[in-house]
Amino acid sequence: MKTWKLSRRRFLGFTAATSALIAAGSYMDFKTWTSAPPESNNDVKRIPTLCNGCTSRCGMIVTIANGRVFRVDGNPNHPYSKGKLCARAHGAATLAYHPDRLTQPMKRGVNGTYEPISWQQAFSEIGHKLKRILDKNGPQSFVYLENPKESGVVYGQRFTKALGSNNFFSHHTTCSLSRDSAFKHVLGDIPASDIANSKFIIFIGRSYGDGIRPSSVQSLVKARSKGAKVIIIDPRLNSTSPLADQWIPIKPGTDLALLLAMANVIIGENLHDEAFVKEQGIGFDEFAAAMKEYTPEWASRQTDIPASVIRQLAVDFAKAKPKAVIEQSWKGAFGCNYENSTETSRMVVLVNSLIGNINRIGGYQFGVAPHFGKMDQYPAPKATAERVDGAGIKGKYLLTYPSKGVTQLVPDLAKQGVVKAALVQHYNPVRNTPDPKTILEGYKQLELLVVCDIWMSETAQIADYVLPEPSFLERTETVEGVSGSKAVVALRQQVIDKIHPDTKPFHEIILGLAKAMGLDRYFFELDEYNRQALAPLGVSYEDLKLKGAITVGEEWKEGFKKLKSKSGKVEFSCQTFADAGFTAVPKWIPPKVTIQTDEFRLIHGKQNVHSHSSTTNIPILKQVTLDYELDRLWINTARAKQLGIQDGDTVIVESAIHSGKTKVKVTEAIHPEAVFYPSHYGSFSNLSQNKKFGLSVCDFVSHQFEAMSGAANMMEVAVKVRKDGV
Ligand SMILES: Nc1nc2c(c(=O)[nH]1)N[C@H]1C(S)=C(S)[C@@H](COP(=O)(O)OP(=O)(O)OC[C@H]3O[C@@H](n4cnc5c(=O)[nH]c(N)nc54)[C@H](O)[C@@H]3O)O[C@H]1N2
Ligand SMILES: Nc1nc2c(c(=O)[nH]1)N[C@H]1C(S)=C(S)[C@@H](COP(=O)(O)OP(=O)(O)OC[C@H]3O[C@@H](n4cnc5c(=O)[nH]c(N)nc54)[C@H](O)[C@@H]3O)O[C@H]1N2
Ligand code: SF4
Ligand SMILES: [Mo]
Repeated sequence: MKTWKLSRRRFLGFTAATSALIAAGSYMDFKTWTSAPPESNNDVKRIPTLCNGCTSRCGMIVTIANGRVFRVDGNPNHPYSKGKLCARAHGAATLAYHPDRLTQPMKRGVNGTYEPISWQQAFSEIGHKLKRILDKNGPQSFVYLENPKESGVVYGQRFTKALGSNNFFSHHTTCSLSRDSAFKHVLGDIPASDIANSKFIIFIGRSYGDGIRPSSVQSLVKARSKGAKVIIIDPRLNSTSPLADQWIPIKPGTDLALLLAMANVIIGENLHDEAFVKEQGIGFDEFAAAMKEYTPEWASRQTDIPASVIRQLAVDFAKAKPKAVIEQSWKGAFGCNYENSTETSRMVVLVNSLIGNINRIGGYQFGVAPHFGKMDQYPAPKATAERVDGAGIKGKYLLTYPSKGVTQLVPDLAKQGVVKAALVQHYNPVRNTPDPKTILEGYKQLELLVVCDIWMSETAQIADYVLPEPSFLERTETVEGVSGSKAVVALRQQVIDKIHPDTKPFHEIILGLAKAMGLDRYFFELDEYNRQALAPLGVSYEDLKLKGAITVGEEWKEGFKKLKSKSGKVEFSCQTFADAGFTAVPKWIPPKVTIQTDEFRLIHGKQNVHSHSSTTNIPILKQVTLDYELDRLWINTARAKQLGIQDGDTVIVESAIHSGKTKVKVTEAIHPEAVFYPSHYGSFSNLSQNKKFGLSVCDFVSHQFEAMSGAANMMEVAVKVRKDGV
């Protein structure tokens, strides 16, 4: 397929709606969602907190008029917002007043309907049932699942350990588990890219214009203003395009071949940083020998990218060293989507390392993080039970990042009777994991499922107990560290009174459960934790409440330091991969599902006005989808023509396990083998705005486990598309 030089005019032709949303610095500003404007004599306050529109948790300043939220702005002190918020933040701020909110604890009765109960009853019954289950089946029968963020980590993980279990699970099997696992073993940790100072930036799948964070877009604008070259590698032209120079369409699932060939060219043409790979790497010679077979001509056959383009890309990237970077991404092409995602991630690290950009300006940076005070006066719970999913265990999922786990295995383990009880916090695995029928069947086998949410998500809908949190503007959480070129501490704090008095923040829920189970000796009040965590940093809790985010300690400095990998170096040859039954140096692994000529690969990705599965239930964000018809399936013009499909037609999309109807967007801006559908639709909850709205890619994908990391292979799926009614 031809590659595209990008100009702003061309881009506007494709995605005018999204371009408006990411035009540098000018985010959509919803000010109309409260009918109570502040009048001059009224009580107007501005209080900093952290946004909860997505896991970035940017600094947000909330203006409150007459006790109600009036508007929200970005906190200039916070490194992720830098004074700006994205569109989703304005939607998230309306959650406090949303009519679907849960107002008190709920218990499922025998006929499946829910009845409100008191907190005292909830704590006592859950505590009693948990104790009975653990006494009978052992501590490994309990699992804790979360979107791993501050209060959840501090209180939830401690509670899990206090029960004797090491079974923490996160949403990463459907997010970045492959990337995280590869980076951990090869490099020791996950760095950030110094985009603002880079001269040559490659985005593989990762889209700054869609999976948005205000500071990331600002960094890219800065880099561009200094003349950086920006390349998008994606089967479709994504919304980063106004800030990019070139789009290289790639056949989905083949980025590994591109990276292997880039290594082949860089080493073959002696463009690597020889001193770096020899001194700071191990196994370079073995790696270089293995790369010889992966010529650009070979990779061209896998990727559909001309060999000359691959060669040029490798040369231009290496010549910009060390101020060049392949962005580390999250989910995009290699977070959890293909059978080769972990191997692709390994090559992302190693191609970066070839040019010696580790801990360099304009390259990869291991930022500095604040070191919080510890709660040493409380006994630390120690759990000895082995993880049930085998994460980090030889002979099982040795490569898997242990604290993240192989989460989609939990329903299988429930069916086998290994897992009996689960606590789910701020996470919706039933909707956000492929093959929900299998997932549901498994979770329904649990003897006890407790879900903490703000409303009845798909997962809450099958819980035995649903415990309601107040929305993020109505609660204070544990202080958090933000790492980067400067270490920052930040605070989510309550900015308005609770709208529903009988809701409780997660840490209070854990304190209640711990007390009911006689485990309260391990726990502490939130304010005590926050003060003690901040003490060694010389930051007062009161000052942090006023500013929302404060910079502490030393700044990041350029220069290679011992890494956290086993060898302390970049592992060009990695023994842990060999110990796990794979090859010590990377090799080509094809995607698992082969796409036949009458099929497409169903790929997906974020849209900048929605977060995951639940923001379509926020009216002002759903309206953007409706206004711009964002819920369409992208299909390539030539393929659509062959199938007699025109722009705006309704089509039937069918995989081996599911079929659904949607409108299409016919466009040249997608590889002929792929169809693209946004990540955010297709809820099957009964929430008022969500019902029967769009499709969910998860419905089409079967229950799978990538061999290396255990990730969910979310793009290993073939579909057929036909015009409705034909
Ligand atoms: N608006 C918004 N932003 C978010 C979030 C959100 O929900 N909404 N969530 C946050 C989270 S948790 C995450 S993980 C990140 C995810 O953000 P990203 O890492 O950017 O990932 P995605 O949006 O899933 O996918 C990005 C791109 O990958 C492309 N792609 C698909 N298959 C391939 C392939 O085989 N090769 C290549 N090269 N590209 C491919 C898709 O076309 C899509 O454009 O976003 C974060 N930011
Ligand atoms: N269909 C689909 N599947 C996906 C994705 C997708 O976009 N669509 N994205 C993938 C990715 S990258 C990721 S990271 C995961 C994300 O998976 P999740 O972490 O499950 O993400 P969300 O859909 O945002 O669901 C979060 C849940 O937390 C609840 N919630 C919101 N605010 C609060 C709060 O203040 N307190 C509590 N206790 N609960 C709250 C929401 O109602 C929702 O039920 O999903 C992956 N799978
Ligand atoms: S990226 Fe947007 S939604 Fe996510 S925390 Fe930041 S402002 Fe909120
Ligand atoms: Mo994610």
